[in-house]
Amino acid sequence: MESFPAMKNDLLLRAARGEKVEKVPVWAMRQAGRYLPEFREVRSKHDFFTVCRTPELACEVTLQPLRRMDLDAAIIFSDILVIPQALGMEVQMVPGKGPVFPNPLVTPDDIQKLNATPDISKELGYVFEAITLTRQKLEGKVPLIGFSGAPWTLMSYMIEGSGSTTFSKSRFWLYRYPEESKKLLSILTDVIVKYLVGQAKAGAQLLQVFESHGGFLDETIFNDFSLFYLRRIASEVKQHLISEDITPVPMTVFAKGAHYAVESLAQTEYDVIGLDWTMDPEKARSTAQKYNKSLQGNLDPAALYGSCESIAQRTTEIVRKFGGKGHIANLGHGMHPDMEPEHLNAFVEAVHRSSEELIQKQ
Ligand code: 1CP
Repeated sequence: MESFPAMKNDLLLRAARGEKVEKVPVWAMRQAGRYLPEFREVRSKHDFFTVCRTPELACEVTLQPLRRMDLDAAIIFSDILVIPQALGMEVQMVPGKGPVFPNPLVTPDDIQKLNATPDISKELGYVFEAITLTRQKLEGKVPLIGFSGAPWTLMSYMIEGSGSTTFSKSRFWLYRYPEESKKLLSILTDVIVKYLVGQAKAGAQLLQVFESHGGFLDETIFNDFSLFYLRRIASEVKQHLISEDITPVPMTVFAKGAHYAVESLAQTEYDVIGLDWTMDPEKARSTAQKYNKSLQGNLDPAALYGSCESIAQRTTEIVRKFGGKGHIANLGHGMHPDMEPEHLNAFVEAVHRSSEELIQKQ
């Protein structure tokens, strides 16, 4: 493995492990993106997947939000849909619509068409290169987060062919073709494990798994078609790293909408459980404490549409509810393109200010 500059700010890593911090670390999902004029400037010259596939461009847009705000983490610029691409599916990023698959999976026979065992360093090596370059360019300023989509969320895009309000086509598969669905989820899990191990080896210091469509499943279906694979990912990534004499990096799972799953996720090998904005921090905290887990979240992203004063007030309240220890402050989901950078900055500053006060009093 490469050697990287010494860390100047490791608040994120300490909070992920539940260790003592002087203030709560903060970052934002989708902190690189269209709400930043400098990102739109890059995107006016290069299409979305060209940015992902060009390490210098991916590194540049990863660093952009850190030049404006006192964030405690960078997240590598990429997308969860690079995995379906690595399996041989075409994905287009359509302006105003988001990701579109011209040829989605229609029946289980279509699974045969996938390249189920891709050479990860060949197909996704550009992500690893972007991570290594960004770690160098960060100069130890803050830790770098790597990520992947979770199997069910990726499967649902591969079948729907785009985002959806009902996910009826992919949920049809779960009830009508349960065995074939599990085969697909298992193919995805194997690829995700290799991909995340590769990211850690390339220099990612924390790995987040996005189960963005978790909340479309009821608890029983979630347990069989999501949790089972999420659990395998954390455990296998850590085992692989240990077997290569690499200290496992902390891992975060974000299962949006899966209220019922906080306790079962706390029983897995993830270190941090991400909460969306509809989940109750105090309830989650009492569950997480039983299993020595940290929490991430959970200001309603829409709160950033309010005034800077109201953002500071809501943030202070949330920081108090999480209690300062084992907390990584974040939004309950990603930034929207029409948000003002100054309002995200108000959130970042309020997390630091209010958590420092809270921790000093403890
Ligand atoms: O034209 C553009 O610039 C497109 C906007 C955009 C951006 C900035 C997309 C398309 N993806 C991204 C980057 C991205 N995606 C990052 C890295 C940047 C960062 O966080 O700072 C990450 C972590 C993702 C992850 C991602 N992509 C998720 C999981 C998180 C979540 O939002 O739940 C999902 C579901 C996607 C799919 C996707 N990619 C892009 C869009 C608009 C979407 C969502 C589409 C939908 O509505 O279903």
